[in-house]
Amino acid sequence: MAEHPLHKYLRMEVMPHVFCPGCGAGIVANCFLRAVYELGYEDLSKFAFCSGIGCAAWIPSPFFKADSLHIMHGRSIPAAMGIKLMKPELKVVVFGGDGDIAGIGGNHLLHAARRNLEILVIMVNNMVYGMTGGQVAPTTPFGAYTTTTPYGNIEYPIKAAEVVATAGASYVARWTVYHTRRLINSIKKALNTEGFSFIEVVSTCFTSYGRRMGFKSPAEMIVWLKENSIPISEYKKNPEKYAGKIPVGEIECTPREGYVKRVWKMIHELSAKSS
Ligand SMILES: Cc1ncc(C[n+]2csc(CCOP(=O)(O)OP(=O)(O)O)c2C)c(N)n1
Ligand code: SF4
Ligand SMILES: [Mg+2]
Repeated sequence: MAEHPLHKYLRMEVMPHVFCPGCGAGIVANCFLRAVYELGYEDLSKFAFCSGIGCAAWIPSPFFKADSLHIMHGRSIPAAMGIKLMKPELKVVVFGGDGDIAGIGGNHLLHAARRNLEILVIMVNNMVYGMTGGQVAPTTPFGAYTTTTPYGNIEYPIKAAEVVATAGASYVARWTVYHTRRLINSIKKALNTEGFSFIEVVSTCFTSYGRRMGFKSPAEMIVWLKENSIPISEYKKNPEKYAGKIPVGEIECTPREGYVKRVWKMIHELSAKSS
């Protein structure tokens, strides 16, 4: 039997993977590798991956056949910044959950966007802290039932993609795990856009979230994502009418010189002056 075209990017020896059946993290991994494949990369040697702690953080490490750092919860972006500063030639990609990236790591996210740091962050937003059993997260929808909001969430969720765009990122988009083709195209574009790229992928966690919200299966959650998404252009025409819907699409696409380029430019200028 012919080998699957994406197997060459995976450490098959560590399979089976850890994700629950129907977990959106697998779909995100698949879309990322499909994007890499379509861009023509023979392997992942031109990439470095970074992730914190959480289910989504397992996507690159240990499953991608690549150099990766799997570090503390919330601190993947500063670690990625270190890699990018010392190895600017690499494409540095961070994978993480909504808790990891927008919760405990939210401050790093904000400032990486402000600096326009040349990395891609893919935030798998399953709307809860999945790995630890489904506690409320900054991304949990208003009214949702979680282990720590048994009477319904009384907070409003952060619009992470919009915040990152406002903070200064070059490329920002939001999709769901239903929008696989558009997500693949978006990852391809993000990988080739100069500056900080951020893709939020609204995802399914049946185990720690869906069951509590009354869904019968992961597939039912994906249908819900399909039916409750709306193109961002439509959403903007009447946000009140579409309150509670998921605006999907590109939010920002303005390639600009990034932080690491500016750092190295300064180093070269100063060393030329002093020599
Ligand atoms: C500093 C620190 N605080 C808390 C934890 C416990 N912890 C591990 S994973 C996690 C949340 C994971 O949620 P998310 O980042 O959304 O990823 P998911 O599992 O949902 O994909 C937490 C709070 C930890 N490991 N380290
Ligand atoms: S707990 Fe949720 S996020 Fe974690 S692997 Fe299972 S389905 Fe995926
Ligand atoms: Mg999560």
